[in-house]
Amino acid sequence: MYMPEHDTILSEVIAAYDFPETLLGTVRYGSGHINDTFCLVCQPKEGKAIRFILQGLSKAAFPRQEELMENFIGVTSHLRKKIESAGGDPMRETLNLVPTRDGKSYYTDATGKVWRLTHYVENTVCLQKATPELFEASARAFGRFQLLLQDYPAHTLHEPIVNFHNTEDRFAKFLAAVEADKLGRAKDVEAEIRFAMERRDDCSVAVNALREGKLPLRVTHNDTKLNNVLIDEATMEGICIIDLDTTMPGLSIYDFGDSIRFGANHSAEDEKDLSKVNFDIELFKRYTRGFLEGAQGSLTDAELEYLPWGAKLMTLECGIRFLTDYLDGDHYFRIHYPEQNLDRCRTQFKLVSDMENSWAQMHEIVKEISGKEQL
Ligand code: ADP
Ligand code: GN1
Ligand code: MG
Repeated sequence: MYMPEHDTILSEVIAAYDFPETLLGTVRYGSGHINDTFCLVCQPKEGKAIRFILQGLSKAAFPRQEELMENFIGVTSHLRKKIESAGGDPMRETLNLVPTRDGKSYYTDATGKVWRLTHYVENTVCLQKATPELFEASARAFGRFQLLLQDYPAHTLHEPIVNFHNTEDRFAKFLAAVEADKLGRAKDVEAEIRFAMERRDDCSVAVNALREGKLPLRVTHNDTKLNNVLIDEATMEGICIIDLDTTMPGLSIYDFGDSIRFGANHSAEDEKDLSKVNFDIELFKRYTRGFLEGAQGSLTDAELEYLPWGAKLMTLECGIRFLTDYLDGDHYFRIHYPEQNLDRCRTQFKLVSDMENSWAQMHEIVKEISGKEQL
């Protein structure tokens, strides 16, 4: 199903590409909160139908769209070389852009919005929730992403969203939204506002460690939800990391942490019944094991020490972002019902509380899996 206003734009975008023979159909795809994603099916003269993924980048979330695409091209080119030299298949293990009719890497529509077309990676699954085995497999893929990009010159990447995981900045924006209280919603969410306020100092932990040079700046994905890795149906291994829009210089603990935030529980991000929202320490253990295996020793001792902070801070930050958007009038994250951002905020804050209660255990697990006694 598409929104009616997309039809003319979509036809304009589709006309910019040279598809193999008949375009059979276009359907809205995925469950992302930001971009517009479509799956296109084409029937060549001979053989099986071919699928493509067409994405229109949100101008509100990504005002610097050309810079974002420069990052995308730089990172996927680097990954392609690494995958080839490791004997892998770059058509399956990273994203591949389809050029427009006039040879460009992407199409800019009349409104200035950027669209890109990539080959669909067939025989893969994309999950919202996983078994422990598959969660560990996704962790290996994200750890490997970190490893493959460790020699990419981070300073050459743009920041498509400045201060994306700067938790101090996220907190400041939240305070401004409370202050402005545009829709008069603050009075109804006092408990949530208090929860965030009580954790103000936590918001400085990772940024301070970066400033002090304790944690190194790396190339990170920054949106490592389980549904941003494609799992090979045959091997059930995570093979292709997708959704590279927020790939930029960052901290490895952000990538670790965002996966834990989304995947180390058994509920939906917007579950209303908080008794169903519980941080699962066994899944934390599984993910830690997979991530460290995939990263193959490329993380420093300080990064290992801060992994639990990554989990807590990404969850707290996401809760704060959902709450900020709720107070602002739901302009950033796509919502499907009025209080969805508030529900999303509440699940994140419940998970933060759970992590605080499991804090010592989380550190023990990292020590045990990394084999480092002195973290
Ligand atoms: P969003 O920003 O909306 O999360 P994604 O880039 O994650 O956008 O794409 C949305 C969904 O489309 C993914 O969850 C996945 O199911 C599917 N998808 C995206 N790219 C591909 C691809 N190249 N091959 C197969 N599926 C894809
Ligand atoms: C957004 O686009 P999507 O759904 O993968 C958001 C992430 C949040 C996530 C919460 C660019 O990701 O930062 O963690 O929602 N992406 C952007 O589910 O803001
Ligand atoms: Mg996604």
